[in-house]
Formats: sequence, C-alpha cells, structure tokens
Amino acid sequence: MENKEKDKRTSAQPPEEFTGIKIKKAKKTSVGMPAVWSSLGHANKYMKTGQAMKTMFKLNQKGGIDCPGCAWPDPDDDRSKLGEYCENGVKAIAEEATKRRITAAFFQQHSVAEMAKWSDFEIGKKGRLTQPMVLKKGATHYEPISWPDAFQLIAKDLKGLTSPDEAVFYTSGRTSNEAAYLYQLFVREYGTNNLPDCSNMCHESSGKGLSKTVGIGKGSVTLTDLYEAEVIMVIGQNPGTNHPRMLSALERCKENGGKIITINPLPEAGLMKFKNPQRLGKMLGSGTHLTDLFLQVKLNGDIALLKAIMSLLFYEEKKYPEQIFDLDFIVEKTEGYEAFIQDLIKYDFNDLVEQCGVPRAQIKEAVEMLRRSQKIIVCWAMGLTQHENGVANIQEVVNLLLLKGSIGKPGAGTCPVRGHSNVQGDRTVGIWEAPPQAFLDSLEKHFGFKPPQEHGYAVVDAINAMHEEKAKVFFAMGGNFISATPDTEYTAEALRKCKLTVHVSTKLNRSHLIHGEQALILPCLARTDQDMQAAGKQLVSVENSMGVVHSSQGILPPCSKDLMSEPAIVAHLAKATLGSQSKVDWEKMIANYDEIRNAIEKTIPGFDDYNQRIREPGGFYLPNGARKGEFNTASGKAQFTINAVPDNSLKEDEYIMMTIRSHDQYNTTIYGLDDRYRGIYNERRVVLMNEEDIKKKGLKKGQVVHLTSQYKGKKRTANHFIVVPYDIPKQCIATYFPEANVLVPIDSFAKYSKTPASKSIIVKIIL
Ligand SMILES: Nc1nc2c(c(=O)[nH]1)N[C@H]1C(S)=C(S)[C@@H](COP(=O)(O)OP(=O)(O)OC[C@H]3O[C@@H](n4cnc5c(=O)[nH]c(N)nc54)[C@H](O)[C@@H]3O)O[C@H]1N2
Ligand SMILES: Nc1nc2c(c(=O)[nH]1)N[C@H]1C(S)=C(S)[C@@H](COP(=O)(O)OP(=O)(O)OC[C@H]3O[C@@H](n4cnc5c(=O)[nH]c(N)nc54)[C@H](O)[C@@H]3O)O[C@H]1N2
Ligand code: SF4
Ligand SMILES: [Mo]
Repeated sequence: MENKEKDKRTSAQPPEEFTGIKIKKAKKTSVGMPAVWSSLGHANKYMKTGQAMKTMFKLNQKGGIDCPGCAWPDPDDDRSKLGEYCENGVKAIAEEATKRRITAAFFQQHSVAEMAKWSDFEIGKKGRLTQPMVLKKGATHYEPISWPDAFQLIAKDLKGLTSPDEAVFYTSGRTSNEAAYLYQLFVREYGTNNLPDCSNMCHESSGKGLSKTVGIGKGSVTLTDLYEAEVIMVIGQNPGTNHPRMLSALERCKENGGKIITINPLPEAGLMKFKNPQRLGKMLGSGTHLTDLFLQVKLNGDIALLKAIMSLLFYEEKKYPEQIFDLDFIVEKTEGYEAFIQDLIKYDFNDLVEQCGVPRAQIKEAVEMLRRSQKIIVCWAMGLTQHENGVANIQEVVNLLLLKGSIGKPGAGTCPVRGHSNVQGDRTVGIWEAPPQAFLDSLEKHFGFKPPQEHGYAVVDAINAMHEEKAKVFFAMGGNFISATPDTEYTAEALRKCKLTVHVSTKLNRSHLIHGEQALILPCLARTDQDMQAAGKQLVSVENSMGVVHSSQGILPPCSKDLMSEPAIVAHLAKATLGSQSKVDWEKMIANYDEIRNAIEKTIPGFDDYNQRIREPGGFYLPNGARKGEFNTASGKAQFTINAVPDNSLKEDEYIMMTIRSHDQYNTTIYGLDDRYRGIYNERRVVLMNEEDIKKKGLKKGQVVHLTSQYKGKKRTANHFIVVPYDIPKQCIATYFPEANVLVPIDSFAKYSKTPASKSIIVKIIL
C-alpha cells in the first residue's frame, strides 16, 4: 500500500514544462539538403563514427539490415547507391546504435520517481540498456538481477496465477518474425490468447475493414503498382515525416504521368513538394510538385467527402453508362452494389459538402481526375484508422475502388501504409488476440498441445482487465505501453495494480517507470546488433507494408555481453515456465533460427522453402488474393458496404482534436524537439489552431492554454499548451502524441477494431 501511494505521486505523463518555442513559416518543400544534413548530424552526434558509416552502407540493401524505422518497402529492382534510406531511417538507427549506455550505476543513482520527472526526450537520450534490472516490491530504485533469476521470478508469478488468462503479453512492431512466432508459441502453450499489440492502436481498423470487404487484412499493391497508377489518393497520412521514401514512389508515379490527390486537414510539406535525396540532379533543382489536388478535409470528414465524390461519379455514370464505373467487374466480382447505390443517393450533396468542408469546385476536380481513370490506388494511415468510425472509413475507400474496378490489377488497389517495420509480419506469424481457428489447429497438429480456443484481450480490453484486476502480469515484447496507449492516467492505474510488469527493451522508456508491485527490465539485442547463437551468426526476417518477407542481419557488436536476443529471452522464459511439460524443443529453436523458420513454414501458409527463399536477395512475396482479384470472403466476392456519415457536430466552444507525430519523433521515442516541416521548433507542448478560431476565442499566438475532454461523464485534463496559428480547418485542432494521450478516453474507440479514436477527440480549450 505504501508503495502504491508513493507511485501515485510519479506522473505517468511527460512533464508539463516548456522548452522554449520558436515558430517559423511552415515549409513548402520536403527533404533535399536540409534532411541530409539533419540525418548525418544526428548519426554523428549519437553514434561512433565508424559504426555510423558501416551501418548506413548496409541499410535496406539486399542482404543487409532492414531499417528499424517504418514498414515502407524497398525497391525490388536496383537500389540507390546514394543510400536506400531516409532521414528518419538514419535517426532510428542512431537512436538504437547510440554510443551511450545505461548501467547498474545509473539506476543506483536515479530513483524511479526522479526518472519519471524527466521528459521523454531526456529519457530516450540516456542510452542503451545493458543488463537485466529488477524493481523489488516497495523499492525506490531498480537493481541488477541475473538472467536466470529474472526468468525464475516471472515463471513463479505466471505459474501462480489462477488462470493463464490473468497474464497479458503485449508486442510492439519491431519484433522479428522469428521472435514473434516463438513468443506467441510460448504464450499459447502457456495457455492464453492475450496477445495485444501496437497494431490494435494502429492499422487494426484497416485489417478489419479490408478482411470483411476484400478478404485479406493487408494492402493489395506492390511498389511497381504505385509507379503505374493513373491516380494515387493519399488520405490521412503524412509520408514526408513518417514514410519518407514513399515520396520517391509518388515521384515516379508522377514521372509516368500519374496524378496525386491528397486528402488531409493539414497541407503536409512532404506531400506538396519534394526534393529527392537519392537523385543528385533532383536534389539540387527546385523539387517535384507531388500533390496535384489538395482537399483540405475537416477532421473525420472523409466519409462525407468520399460519398460526395462517389455521388458525382454515379451521376456521371448515369450520363455515360458503363464508361465511369467498371460494371463488368462489379457484376462478376462484387456483391452489394445495388444496396450501396440506394444508400448513396439518399444523401444530399450539399450536406456532404458541408460535412466534409471541402469546396464543391475541388470535389468536382477530384471527380474529373477519377472519372476516366481505371488504375487508382488509395494510400492511407492513421488519419483514417484512429476514429470511432475507423473501420467504416476503410470500407468507404474500398467502395470507391470497387466502383472503379480498381483492385486486383496492375496499378490499382489498396495501400494501407504500415507503421512499425515488422508490425505486419508479427500479425502474419501469430501475434493476434483473435487468431484464426485454422492457425490454432495447425499449431496443435504440429506441436501436439491444445492452444487456447477463446480469443484474448486487445489493447483496450487488456487495460480494462488490469484495472479490474482480472489481469495481474503484464509482459511487453518491446514498445512503450504507458505512453502509446490512450487515457494515460487510467492506464497508469491499471499497470500499477499488476503484480508484475516486465519489459523487454532496448532503451529506457516511461513504461519502466509506471510499474506493478514488482518490475523487470530485460535488455535485448536490437536490429543493428550481431546475433550470435550456438550455430553461429543468425539472421532474422521481417515483412514490409507490401507483403514482402526479407532478411535482416545486424552487424554491430552488442553494446554489452549481458544482452539477449528476443528469441532467446522467449525460449529461456518458456523453459522456466513450462519446464519438462513443454512440447517444444526451445534450445534447438534458438540454436539456429532456421528451426523457427521451419516451424513457421509448417504452420503458416505462404512460407514454403522459407529458409531458402529468405536468403535470396530481396526476399519473397507472400500470397495475396486481392492482388490477383481473388476475394477470400465468405461468398468469394468483394463486398460493397453501407457506412453512415459520422455526426461530427460540435458545440460552439468545442473542438475536434487529432494527436499527430512531429518530424522529430518515432512514436513515443522523441529524437528532438523540432517539427521542421511545420515550422515549429524546440517545443512539443503546442496546439495547432485556425487563425480565425484563435481570434474568435480572444486568444493570441504563443498564449498558454489548457485542454479538457469530456466523454461519457468523465473529464480529462492536459495542461499547458502553446497556441500556434496553423493552416487547419475551423474547429479542428492538433496536438502531439504522446503529450495529449491523457485526453483520449479509454472507451472512445473504433467500432469492430477497438482502435482508440486518437484522431477525433472532442475537447474544450480553457485558460
Ligand atoms: N519518423 C517517423 N516515422 C514513423 C512513425 C513516427 O512516429 N515517426 N510512426 C510509425 C507508425 S507506428 C505509424 S502507424 C505511421 C503513422 O503515420 P501517419 O499516419 O502519417 O502519422 P500521424 O502523425 O499519426 O499522421 C496522420 C496524418 O493524418 C492526418 N489526419 C488526421 N486526422 C485526419 C482525418 O480525419 N482525415 C484525414 N484525411 N486526415 C487526417 C494528419 O493531418 C496527418 O497528416 O508512421 C510510422 N513511421
Ligand atoms: N494519441 C495517439 N496515440 C497513439 C498513436 C497516435 O497517433 N496518437 N499512434 C499509435 C500507434 S500507430 C502505434 S503503432 C503505437 C506505438 O506503440 P509502441 O510500439 O508500444 O511504442 P513505441 O514508441 O514504438 O516503442 C518504443 C520502445 O520500444 C523499445 N524498442 C525499440 N526497438 C526495440 C527492439 O528491437 N526490441 C525491443 N524489445 N524493444 C525495442 C524501446 O525501448 C522504445 O522505448 O502508439 C499508438 N498511440
Ligand atoms: S522510409 Fe521508413 S523504412 Fe525507409 S529508410 Fe525511411 S524510415 Fe526507414
Ligand atoms: Mo503504428
């Protein structure tokens, strides 16, 4: 109890302190020389010089190291000799291959309460974790623990639970296929499907919406399709910051005569104009205009906008029968067209225009670009998925593509752009609280144990279960749960109620500081580190956003002899927990990761000759029905769906808020304090507002305000944000994630996918 009282005083949120804001004009062009300087400066500041060079040469090259940044794919053909990576890839590498170290002495010096007062930027800059640490019951400081003792401690608590379902096993998306597969195997043999992951907060809405409509929860396009498309729509995504090399693909599409429509409440610099750093000639010129048509939609106005576009297309189709829609495709390959059209024509066009906030003339321009095109790709990310109607958003995108027959042929299709570098692979190999029955059956057949049949907790359910003390052990394979999840204070209470919280991590983060009765930090090898096991140097594999599985092999000497690889941690934990009852030969699995890949090959379709194909340069594509126009739905047809236009009505003093990433962060890892493209420097506690709203509320640029959100009777507050005038629609505002996560209500999430609605939080601004 005493310990719990003390914990309550450590804040679960970043400190509400300012760092000294400078505001400049938002940029119109992205990348180019400033990005190159920025990334090289970053690498040199934090890494040993020789190691920085060595790593960069291997980054994203065939047979090299997969960038631990985002999941954007590498070209199948020749890769740029100037380096097949971006500024943020370099930052991601510099962050994990930092020369700084955290030792036992560091933890002796700094109490948990003291560290909790640091900003995320400060926490992240302390360096790599180097040995296992334990926070004993009632203790104020972490202290060293041996690996065997750490595994015994966890095993004891796991074995002491009334049911395996009282444990939760989280995964973040950097974990390799090999580690993820072994992890889910252990968790399922132990007896639970409680495998929530970062995907629950990310593209789960895409997975759910796409599975239902086109029969596969992944995108259908390849990089080459992007080059060939006639129109690419980029909706709710900021690739200039979050998937920088996507801009090169958009540039190639434009060079081939394609057009780009961007739908976003913000005119994101990266999408407007781009100087390609991989092509010298391009970098020195004035840059390529990427976006042909920018539709500045209101927050969560996408369904209204898409319906407005589709209504006009339908009107055109009536004028020019069979010239606008692909009726052959619709008849042969889809279901639900008539019902969809019946619903569509019910909407009043003027209402739709009002609801989306995009001028009528621009909607017509979009229709002009789409009406004769047959090869359309829609790319999207968090701007579509993180709403209560996130799944409906995706289904509405699919409706548009189905009308145009734009799926299952070259140059056309769905492109949900994935976040973490292996988040898609983790799901493919079994990190899923709701596994398909066929997969469970296949595990049973191959390994001879009965996996749990009931579905487990996704992220939001897991938090609630910990709150209700139905879950008592929280284990995280990577990630930063407290800062990534919604409703920070509520989630903190949930974690503090746990008997044990365990984090397998490369770097210190806030989740180590908001802990259960006991806590463990288990330091692991990172993507860039050499992984040596009994049979020699190991490689791992990852799947990118377009379903290509390829290898990655670290080259740097591990920063401490006390690090373990993620698969080794799982294997040792499994042995300690399951003992001789286990049906799996864990030692054999980790002696040579080929054994893990053999097991994947035997239990998951699409991985034939895994060990051979993973060693081929560039890897291999996983099967994808939608890509071939085969829809693996119950009826074998793609499904039109009816999705209501969400009600975004606001009271006069209310705003709809999105929580977004700055240019200098990777999720909860804060690389720096600048958001260069948006012209915001040295500060993260900002709220981006429309100039007229600022005036109307009697506020001034630079003024400090507080934000509150009220949802289902509960009020949440986040203090101290600096008002920054920005080109954003009226009554829409933006703050950064994770500073504003405290305002995201735990019970505001997408229907079907349970993805927290962190892009449409209703807030008030108070003084
Ligand atoms: N450098 C860097 N790279 C990253 C990450 C990172 O943090 N840093 N994170 C990785 C991860 S895990 C992910 S999931 C991706 C995230 O990549 P993004 O989804 O691009 O990231 P966000 O910053 O969340 O940006 C969402 C974009 O959607 C827009 N938006 C918000 N609401 C709406 C809406 O209602 N409608 C429309 N049309 N647009 C809207 C915002 O203005 C913003 O441009 O990036 C990955 N890559
Ligand atoms: N409000 C709001 N909340 C959001 C979002 C948003 O847009 N708005 N976005 C959501 C999204 S899209 C996502 S994906 C989640 C992200 O949620 P998470 O994936 O949980 O968070 P990250 O910040 O990516 O995790 C960073 C930590 O991972 C650890 N790490 C890094 N590399 C490795 C590794 O190789 N192995 C291991 N074991 N650990 C490693 C480091 O310790 C680091 O501190 O956040 C979600 N939360
Ligand atoms: S686009 Fe993504 S994967 Fe490619 S180098 Fe940049 S951060 Fe890494
Ligand atoms: Mo994500």
